[in-house]
Amino acid sequence: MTNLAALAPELDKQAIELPSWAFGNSGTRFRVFSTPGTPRDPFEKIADAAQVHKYTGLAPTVALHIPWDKVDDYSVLRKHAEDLGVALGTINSNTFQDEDYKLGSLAHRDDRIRRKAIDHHLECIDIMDATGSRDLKIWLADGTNYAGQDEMRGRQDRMHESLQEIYARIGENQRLVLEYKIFEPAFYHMDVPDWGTSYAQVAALGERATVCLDTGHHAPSTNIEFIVMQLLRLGKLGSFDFNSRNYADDDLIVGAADPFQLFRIINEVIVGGGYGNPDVAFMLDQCHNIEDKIPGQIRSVLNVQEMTARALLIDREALEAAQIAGDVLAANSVFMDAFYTDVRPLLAEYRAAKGLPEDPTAAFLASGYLAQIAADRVGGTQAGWGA
Ligand code: PSV
Ligand code: MN
Repeated sequence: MTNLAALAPELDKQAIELPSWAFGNSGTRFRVFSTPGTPRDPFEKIADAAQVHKYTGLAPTVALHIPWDKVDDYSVLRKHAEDLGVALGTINSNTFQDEDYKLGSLAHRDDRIRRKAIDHHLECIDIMDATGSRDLKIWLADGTNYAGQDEMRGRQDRMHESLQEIYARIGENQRLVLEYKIFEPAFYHMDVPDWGTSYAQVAALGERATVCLDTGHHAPSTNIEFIVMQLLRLGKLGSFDFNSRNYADDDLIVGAADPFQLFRIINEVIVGGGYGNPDVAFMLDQCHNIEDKIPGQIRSVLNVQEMTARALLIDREALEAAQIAGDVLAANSVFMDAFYTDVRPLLAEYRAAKGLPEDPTAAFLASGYLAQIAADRVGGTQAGWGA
């Protein structure tokens, strides 16, 4: 697949969901820097997200985070999004920013706190009904900091029971997606630390429960594309949270640290039938601590598109022939040839043919939108990772 005519229909299948929180201020525990024009509410976050879609054609949906993105009337927010050419996507729950959750949420020993956490998820599903969202994404901060602090088996059992109650409320056309993370905020053990645990938990729930793979949530050197292959093989890869990491859960622009890893991951998605498959959602989970947020999101979706185009260019026949022949170096060469192909001119041509700017970043920067929001959004409180 080397020419645009062959590649275009495949590229057309790509849709990447943006996180509403990427448009708010974020930072580290040392400092959160603000930018002029940062959204003050979910409406402004969606307006910014719509800019990314306008210039790239790649990001038709926006994920919300509850309670950060709570509004009085979700039909108004939904209409606002639709008027701007995007739709509301995944609903992310949040059981990690309330005093009650210090020792956990869905796995907590205390019935009252578990009840509160379950009820929060039921409320999220009510919101999904109003927004038309398909996926409830659950990431749990539950875990312990010290050996002996709590009994790990009991926590696993309670988490299962809590998830069962939430899953029972998930609609026919909705899904529960359980994300895992190796560490943080808990430093001794997390209750959902890895794909195996997430898989075991969702498999025990039923068909409409799947795993979310966040690319920043593994130990260094983990072969993430192997996990992609395995989850696809098991029919349980529900979604990706794409981002890039150098050290821990850095949440940097996807593809920034290791574009080759992103290429390998997308290759496995293609090989495993996950590309262009509505069962596998491509999402970003990123924060822009020092760079401008909208151009940061534009760069992110373009990085995913570039690595997808390269992965689509792999000469599958030549690769298989080399594999069958046991020709290790020839197989690797076929793989690397595609990775080393500069697809940027091809993608510029692709965009032009679709009536999109050849250079989305330049077109966005020239539009004056950043100056406009800086001038318009005066007063109020800028949204942050937590508001
Ligand atoms: C926390 O680590 C986290 O980054 C998870 O990846 C979630 O997906 C995200 O926050 C939003 O809750
Ligand atoms: Mn995530």
